[in-house]
Formats: sequence, structure tokens, C-alpha cells
Amino acid sequence: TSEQTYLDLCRYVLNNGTKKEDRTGTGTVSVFGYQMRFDLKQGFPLLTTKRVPFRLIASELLWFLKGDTNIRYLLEHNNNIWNEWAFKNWVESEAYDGPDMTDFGRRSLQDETFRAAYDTEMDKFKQLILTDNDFSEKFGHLGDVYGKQWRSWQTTKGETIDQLQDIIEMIKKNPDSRRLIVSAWNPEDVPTMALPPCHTMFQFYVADNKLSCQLYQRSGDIFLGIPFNIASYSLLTHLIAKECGLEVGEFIHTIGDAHLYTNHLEQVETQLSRTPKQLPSLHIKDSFSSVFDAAMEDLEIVGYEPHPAIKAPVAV
Ligand code: UFP
Repeated sequence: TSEQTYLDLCRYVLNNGTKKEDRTGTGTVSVFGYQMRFDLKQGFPLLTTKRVPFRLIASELLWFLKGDTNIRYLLEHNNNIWNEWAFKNWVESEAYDGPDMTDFGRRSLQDETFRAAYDTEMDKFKQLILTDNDFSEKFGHLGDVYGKQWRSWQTTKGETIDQLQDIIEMIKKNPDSRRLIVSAWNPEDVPTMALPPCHTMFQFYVADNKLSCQLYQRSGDIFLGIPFNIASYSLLTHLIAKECGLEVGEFIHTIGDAHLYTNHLEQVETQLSRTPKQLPSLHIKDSFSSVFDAAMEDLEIVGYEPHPAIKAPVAV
């Protein structure tokens, strides 16, 4: 199956990667420039050699598609993947009067007592975001995340551009265009961003009534990030194809700095020792009306029977 192309990437970096220090101080084995191709007709590329949580990937993508930048939507879908970024704004603000949370990411991994205090504050934070509208307006927004860049790109004239809406119109009207690009990289914002976009830009391509998508990802954590990213952009391709009345073609994943963190190497070996199973398929139900109004209930993954999840520390 096309899962093999991901396993080949892991093996390739283990065999050919260069030791390279990185921003997080963890250390990596890295290669520069690598491309994977997934034929979406042959199954949905949700890895089977370890369980990948489709529910989190899908709710995050639907959140981006709505142009929403407030984590409330994610919390309503029991998705905690962006919490730390919003939490940081709160604990560094005037409004916060709880115990000191400086450097909470690192400290909660090292210190059990701190961890307990952190968990308490985080639970409090989540509850406030979910139930208090003023609080959620103040502290729930993340600012420059994909939802903003895709749906309301800020121009120097003070206007906004809905890149995704424009691209969908273009795919429908002028599918042969070679300009079907959505960009998330804004050189004006990058110096002040906590996390400059990893998914720098993507391009669509229509041929034989099939929609393909290529992503340029500037930096990829091969073990933890990339399996999410493959599934997310594959789902995006399916949704836009559906909206435009096209079949799905390929998802092509081009990565700049493709790296394995040195504290993921054992986990990668475990994964490589497993035999891939048949890929699941994605069903978009009749309830689906449009890309921008899509809901979790419109989506179903069928036939997903992966090997168990493999735990690994996130580099922060
Ligand atoms: N990363 C991914 N995929 C993502 C994402 C982050 O692999 O979708 F948001 C990883 C890549 C890198 C780190 O290991 O997060 C970002 O750090 P940097 O900005 O230094 O590249």
C-alpha cells in the first residue's frame, strides 16, 4: 500500500540522515528535500503501522476551514492539540493570578508537583474557554494560525483575502490553471510568530477529472507530525474534490527539513518492524453540504484496524 512510502522515508532518514542540532535542543537526524506520493484512490492514508487519531486531525482541519482561530471549537470536540498556545497567552497576562507557570512545557515533564499544579490550571482554563464568552474572546484566539491565513489573509491595504474560497472558485471555473496556490507563509509576520507555518504552501492540480494536491512543508517531525499532516491534507483534498464534483487523484507531500528526533529512534524501529495492513477508506456522507460548513458527523473512516499507538515525547 502507499503506507510503504512513509516507511521508506523513515528508513531512508535512519540510513542517510545527518546529525543536526535544532531549536528545541533535542537533536535530530535529518535530510533536506524528500517527496512522497499517495494515490488517494488506493485508500485513505491513515497509517496502520501505528494508530493515528483521525478524530483529532479532522476536527482540526474543519476548524481551519471555517477560518476559526479560537480553541473553543476544538475543546467542544474534545481536541486538546492547540491548548498550550492559548494557555501561554493567559498565564502571561495581567488577568492571571494563579501559581507561576513560566516554562510550563518543560517543567511539567520534569517536576511532578509542578505537573499537578499545571494540570489544575489547564483544567480551569479549558472550563473558562468553554463556558465564559468574554474569557474565550480574550484568551481563546491564537491569531496567526492556518484558519486566518487561508480564509482571511490580511493585506497591507487593510483588506482580507479568502484564499480557499478563491481557489475553490478557480478549480470550478478554470481547472487547468497552474496558479491554484494557497500560501500560509507571510514574511512580514514570520519574525514575530511563535510557530511560523510548517505548511508553507499547497497547490492543486486537475487532470482526468481528478483533483491532486501538493504540499510544501518546510519542516517535518517524521514520527509525530508527518502522519497527522499526511492525513490532514489528504482529507482536505477529498473535501475540495467533493465540493468541486471531482474524483480524488494524488496527495504529494514535499518536505524541506525532514527529521527524526533522536528520542524517537526506538519508536521508529518498533513501527518499522510491523507489517502494514490494508488502508481504511474515507466516506463523506450525504449530509455534507460544503467545505466551509463541514461537520464531524459528515465524515466516517471505514475499515481502520491499525497496530497499537506508539508513545513518544513531543519536542517543544
Ligand atoms: N511539526 C510538524 N508538523 C506540523 C507542525 C509541526 O512536523 O504540522 F505544526 C514539527 C516540525 C518541527 C517542529 O519538528 O514541529 C517545528 O519546529 P520548527 O519551527 O523549528 O521547524
